Amino acid sequence: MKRILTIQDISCVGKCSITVALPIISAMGVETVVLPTAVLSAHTMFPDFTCRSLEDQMPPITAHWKKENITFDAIYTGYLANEHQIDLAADIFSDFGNESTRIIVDPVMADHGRFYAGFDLAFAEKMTGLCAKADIILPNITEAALMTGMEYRTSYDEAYIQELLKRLSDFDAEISILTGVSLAQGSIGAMGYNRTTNDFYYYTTEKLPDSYHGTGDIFASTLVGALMNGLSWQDSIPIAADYTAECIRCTREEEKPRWYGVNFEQAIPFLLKKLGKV
Ligand code: PXL
Repeated sequence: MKRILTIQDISCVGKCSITVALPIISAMGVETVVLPTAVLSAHTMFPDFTCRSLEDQMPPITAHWKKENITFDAIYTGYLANEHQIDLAADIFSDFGNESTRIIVDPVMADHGRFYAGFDLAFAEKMTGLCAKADIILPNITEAALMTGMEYRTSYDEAYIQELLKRLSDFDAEISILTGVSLAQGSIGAMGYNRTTNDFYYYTTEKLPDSYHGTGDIFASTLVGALMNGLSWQDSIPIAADYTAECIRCTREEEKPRWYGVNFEQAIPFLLKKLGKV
């Protein structure tokens, strides 16, 4: 059985980061070791959230794993609470990575044209250094614009998206995947770019009118799970995109506000069918 490590926060309420990565990747048949970067009462879209950074615990925890000879088939980073945690994640890549370890970096810091609470351009700049150490990076358009210095646009064409991907690939990751790309009304998806072969790959699914918090983490977690099931990055994108859309479909009847996240739990049977597991 494959084993991955995910490095991101625990937001106790408001399904995102570890509270979606652990159940989704585990359900896909992959052992999911977690390294919590911070504990928050709820994610940062909630007013008055509490946050305790756990960075003092990260080195002793990983030192213990090293002593126990724990190894990982992939390391997947999400929300890192500050610049120091980016350095700690980079250290973990060097300590636990080898030629066969897939490194996936989701540079979580912004969406809809704005930084999340607590992040700024210095953090974005520092994150480009972590992206350089990854095999696959998964920014949304806002994060890509902030990291590359390109203008953030809500209305764009294919040339803009491809330029963003090419600039992202200058950070050095083999594969850059831009999420939340919509080139036609009614559809949304992800476009990936392989810097070695110069190939683009675009997959779309139905664009539902509602947008929910945490869907980027669901997409990234599912992509990691699919890769660990032996799928190529191109074959992993449709699974991640279709599952994310299905999670939104399962949530639309609910009355709760969109920052509470999606009913990903109810869509797990759909995911396992897609993967051919049931
Ligand atoms: O879903 C991204 C995310 C993860 N973790 C925390 C967040 C956010 C986005 O707002 O606040 C704590």
